[in-house]
Amino acid sequence: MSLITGVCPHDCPDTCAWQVTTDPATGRALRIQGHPDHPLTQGRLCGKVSRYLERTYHPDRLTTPLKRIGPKGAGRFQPISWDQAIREITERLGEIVARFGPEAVMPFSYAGTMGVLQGEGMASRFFYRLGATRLARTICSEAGFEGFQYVTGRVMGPAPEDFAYARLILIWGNNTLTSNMHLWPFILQARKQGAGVIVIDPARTRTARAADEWIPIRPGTDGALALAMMHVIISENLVDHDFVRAHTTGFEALKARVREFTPAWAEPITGVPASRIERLARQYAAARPAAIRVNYGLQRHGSGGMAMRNIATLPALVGHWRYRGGGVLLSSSGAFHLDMRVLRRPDLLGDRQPRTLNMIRLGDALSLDRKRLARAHYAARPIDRKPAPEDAGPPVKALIIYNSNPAAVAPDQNAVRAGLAREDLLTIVLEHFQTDTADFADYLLPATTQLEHWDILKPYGHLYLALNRPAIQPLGQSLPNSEIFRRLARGMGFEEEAFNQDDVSMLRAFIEAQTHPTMAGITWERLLEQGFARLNLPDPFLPFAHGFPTDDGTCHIYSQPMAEDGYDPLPAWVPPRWMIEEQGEAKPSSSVLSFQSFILISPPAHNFLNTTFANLERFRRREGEPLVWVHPEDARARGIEDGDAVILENEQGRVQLTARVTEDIMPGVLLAPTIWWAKLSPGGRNVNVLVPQVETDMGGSPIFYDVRVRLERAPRTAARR
Ligand SMILES: Nc1nc2c(c(=O)[nH]1)N[C@H]1C(S)=C(S)[C@@H](COP(=O)(O)OP(=O)(O)OC[C@H]3O[C@@H](n4cnc5c(=O)[nH]c(N)nc54)[C@H](O)[C@@H]3O)O[C@H]1N2
Ligand SMILES: Nc1nc2c(c(=O)[nH]1)N[C@H]1C(S)=C(S)[C@@H](COP(=O)(O)OP(=O)(O)OC[C@H]3O[C@@H](n4cnc5c(=O)[nH]c(N)nc54)[C@H](O)[C@@H]3O)O[C@H]1N2
Ligand code: SF4
Ligand SMILES: [Mo]
Repeated sequence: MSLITGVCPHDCPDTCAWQVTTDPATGRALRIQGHPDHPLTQGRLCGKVSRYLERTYHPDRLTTPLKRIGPKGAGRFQPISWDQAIREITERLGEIVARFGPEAVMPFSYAGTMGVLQGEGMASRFFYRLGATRLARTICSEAGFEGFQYVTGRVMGPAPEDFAYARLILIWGNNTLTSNMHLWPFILQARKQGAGVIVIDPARTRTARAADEWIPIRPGTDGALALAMMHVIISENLVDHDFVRAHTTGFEALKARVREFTPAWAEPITGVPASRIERLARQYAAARPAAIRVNYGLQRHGSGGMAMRNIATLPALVGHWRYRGGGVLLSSSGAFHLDMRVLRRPDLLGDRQPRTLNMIRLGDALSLDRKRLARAHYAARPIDRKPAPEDAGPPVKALIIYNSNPAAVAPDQNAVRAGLAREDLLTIVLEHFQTDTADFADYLLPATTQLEHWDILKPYGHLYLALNRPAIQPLGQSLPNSEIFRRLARGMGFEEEAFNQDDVSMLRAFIEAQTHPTMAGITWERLLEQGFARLNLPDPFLPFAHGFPTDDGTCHIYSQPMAEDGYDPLPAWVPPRWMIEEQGEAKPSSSVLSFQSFILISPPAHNFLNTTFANLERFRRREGEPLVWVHPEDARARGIEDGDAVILENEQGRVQLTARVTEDIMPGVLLAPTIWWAKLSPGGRNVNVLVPQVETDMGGSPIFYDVRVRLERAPRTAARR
């Protein structure tokens, strides 16, 4: 037997290292386990990836190139050879480029694999060389990332291991036990030392149940809670004045600003009692130190960027960045200073400037209406302007999709499907399985899984870079994304050396090209030998103890760049979209909302990873069926009982779900764990039919958890199961 070291490719902060046992006689992988020596993985994989072999060897895996035979969307295909597939695709791409220009070709990808190579490695080279439309990859994190970065200069925080040293932990909009489980052991260590663990979330998640306290908060109102905490910290003089003086800009202005943001002001907005806000602020300031775990859950709102910005300001006021385990962890990605140019080769674009379309408006991007196409252009900040319809550029005529399943994950599912159904659109999908998106492909190309290809993973939840070695041969005729793009490049007649470089050479050259001190000592040989390596950073890693990587080295409580980009330069209250719609204006009401309509949030289901795993019987069984959590008061008022089929509806569309009546969700809020495959859901649609194509305040991200819907019971006779 041999033991091969690799790393989980999924979009998850834990980026676990693994070991695969293979039988050299048969070439089969027999067993997968968490790497025992990896400080975060600690020998344990999650319940999904511990079944990765089952997914890889699943009978539904795509193993041969396929060509569409039925109508668009019907998902009927016939097998063809790779040579024929590449020839036909590149011929058609060539015609499209000749007639409409290279911008008529659009890539669409996200983080099905987070690998630097099978993600945007060879793919970028191909699209740069072609001069294709560029894609703004905004679907997950841009709003919060921007909001955080304005304050600190780079998005990083305490190492997850250092949460063990915190004396208070706020888990703020993160279901740690579901989406970041390898952080939990360190939280338990802190707890053993007496640290309290508080979860701030509209839902009593499994994490909230495991914590000391659950503070329910209305979706999208975290920015108001943070402002009221600042009010208490400043008015009760709980400030670390030395830290503030030495390392921040704008404190005096903040002092004036937050005078009005009292806990009593925040109570009706957030639903958190004023007395609890006061106590929270005092607990927070008194802890030496407190760690805040925020994640992307609280920035999927119209005001998500500003909310994150407000939270990111908190630790500087109380000086927690000084201490091991203190500060806010959103993402560790800013600790990595990786130069991607040698891998992605932006030089192949030359001085061409193709347009950038925002992936969250795929429905608009695929529309033949020029007004909608113009709206799909990426405009991240208030000062960015979308073009006039006549300047929107050519219609999208070819779409190349890899590492993503937009027909299930993107906002405005009906618009996405209408676009994908266009007969004149050439759609190429690289996939493991015949997803909702794959059903619309003209050519469906079989891709390898992480067991079958090389890669390097840069995590966003810790500091260990990792190498993935293939454990087995590619299944059937499947190929790595890198090789598929290499072949497409050759088919297009691209002759640059960049398209001849093999995978191992690409990765090795990438590692060897890194010059930043944090990469010192991380060599290709070391990765081959050990599988993973910690960034060359001191331990403990105190990212902002002695200053901030902003232009002037301070924490920007007042941010001049924000002013220039069209934002309020100070922490501010920006209501979520649902509240603005509900109230007609941004004024906080003193009474609880009428709840004529509900706020829908749809965070990750425990047993899926986005839509990955959601097609496999085992994980669907574990998850049950597409559910929506409804508070008992709301259910009673509508005659809904636990297990009833219910309809959620808004101007975007409608979807049928099964009600789970529970006090684990706040009144007025609905929670639908997701992302279910649309074709495996009632009516062939999932909750993303309800999500509009609307950008957040910063970064052009989607508003998945800021959706207004109506709720009613489905007619019982037909729908009750
Ligand atoms: N098992 C599993 N793990 C995953 C994923 C998955 O699909 N399944 N997805 C991966 C990906 S792509 C990502 S980006 C991360 C996502 O990671 P997170 O965004 O941290 O996702 P969750 O852990 O579900 O946490 C979201 C939590 O935020 C809460 N929430 C929603 N709106 C608000 C709000 O306005 N305020 C507050 N305070 N809380 C709010 C939800 O109820 C939920 O409990 O997880 C990754 N890990
Ligand atoms: N309602 C709602 N919608 C959401 C979210 C939510 O919380 N609620 N979360 C959003 C978030 S945070 C994210 S990140 C997005 C995620 O959206 P996506 O990144 O599209 O995630 P997945 O649905 O997991 O799709 C990834 C696909 O890539 C494929 N894949 C994996 N590895 C490879 C490979 O090596 N090669 C190829 N060719 N394919 C591969 C998988 O089979 C899978 O079908 O969804 C967003 N959509
Ligand atoms: S999905 Fe996350 S927790 Fe599961 S194995 Fe991968 S990195 Fe680890
Ligand atoms: Mo994500």
